[in-house]
Amino acid sequence: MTDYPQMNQTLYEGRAPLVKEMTEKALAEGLNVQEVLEEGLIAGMSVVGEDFKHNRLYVPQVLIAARAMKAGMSILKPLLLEGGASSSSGTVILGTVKGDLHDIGKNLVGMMAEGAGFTVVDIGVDQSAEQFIAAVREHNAGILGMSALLTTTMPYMKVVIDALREEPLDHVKVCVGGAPISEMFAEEIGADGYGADASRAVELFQELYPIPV
Ligand code: B1M
Repeated sequence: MTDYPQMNQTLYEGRAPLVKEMTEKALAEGLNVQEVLEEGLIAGMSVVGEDFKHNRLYVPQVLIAARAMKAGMSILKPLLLEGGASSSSGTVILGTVKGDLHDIGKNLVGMMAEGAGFTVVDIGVDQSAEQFIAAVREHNAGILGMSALLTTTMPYMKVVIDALREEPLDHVKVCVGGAPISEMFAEEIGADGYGADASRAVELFQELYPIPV
């Protein structure tokens, strides 16, 4: 039987093959995919975050834990994508802002948005305003989603929004998220919405998308 605290500990230790195996086992036992994600993977990563903050873990260990998290997510991905609409609900450009290399949360948002039927163009990490805008134009996207995990990179979201608003791209809705982001910050920088987690982000995309589906 799946033991979530043990799964969290295995992720913490960065044992990617074992985390993958435990994720498969949890699903084989019929556990809910969302529960496995939150209780098995995200909860483990939160402990990593706390210990990183208090210097009990260092960057190499966090990277190894992140790799284990991704191994588990690779098993959940097909299930998170299941049930996606056959026709696209719209195109979302997704990226992590300039100077920021964190991508786990962004990747989750992307998986869930695809599962909800959106076409997701993930432009990756460390993305400049020019790169976000070029992607919006190229893919004729209705939504631009930005992620930031650092207090030093979150102000760059406003740089992107300001640059976007200078273009004739006013119809594009901007959604922001990431651990240091809040509803208030999103409002201050002129974003159209804030997603506290990946599920909320997708609900927001559905609310914001200007084209009725
Ligand atoms: Co970094 N790191 N990190 N790190 N790291 C944090 C963010 C930190 C809070 C750790 C800590 O001190 N407790 C801290 C930031 C402190 C601050 O800014 N005040 C920090 C730091 C300091 C750093 C470095 C500067 C460390 C150093 O080098 N000295 C460095 C910076 C590198 C850079 O980006 N330039 C660094 C590096 C790294 C690693 C590379 C080792 C690794 C990233 C690996 C990767 O992403 N591929 C890493 C990790 C893993 C973390 C923690 C431990 C975990 C982040 C994570 O993946 N969480 C993190 C601590 C923490 O957040 N508690 C930390 C799991 C993920 C599912 O959650 O990303 O929050 P999250 O996403 C959520 C929501 O936020 C939301 O939905 C997701 C799912 O629910 N969401 C959105 C995210 N994006 C969204 C977009 C949306 C909507 C919702 O709309 C578009």
